[in-house]
Amino acid sequence: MGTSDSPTERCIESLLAVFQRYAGREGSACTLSKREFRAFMDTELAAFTKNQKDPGVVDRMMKKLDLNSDGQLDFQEFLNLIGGIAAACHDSLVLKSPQP
Ligand SMILES: [Ca+2]
Repeated sequence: MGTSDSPTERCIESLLAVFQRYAGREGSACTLSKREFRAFMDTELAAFTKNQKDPGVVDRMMKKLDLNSDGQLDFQEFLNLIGGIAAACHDSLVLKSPQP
């Protein structure tokens, strides 16, 4: 993918870059550890984590996303989070838009 990327291609590149930036901090550079996931959530989705009164919410999200229970989030598992958030945003847009 190059300089004439479509918006969709740029979006995929951004997701890859973000994942790699956090996954590369410690341990395996292909997966997010719990600490890396927390750093990602606190930085990239701060609006979400700040509104949570429950301090265990990020841990529970990690557990739910870690489908193979290896204590790490690979890119596929990470995408499930992004997909879930995107679907929730889509739902709220659809609900907010005026009905015909
Ligand atoms: Ca995993």
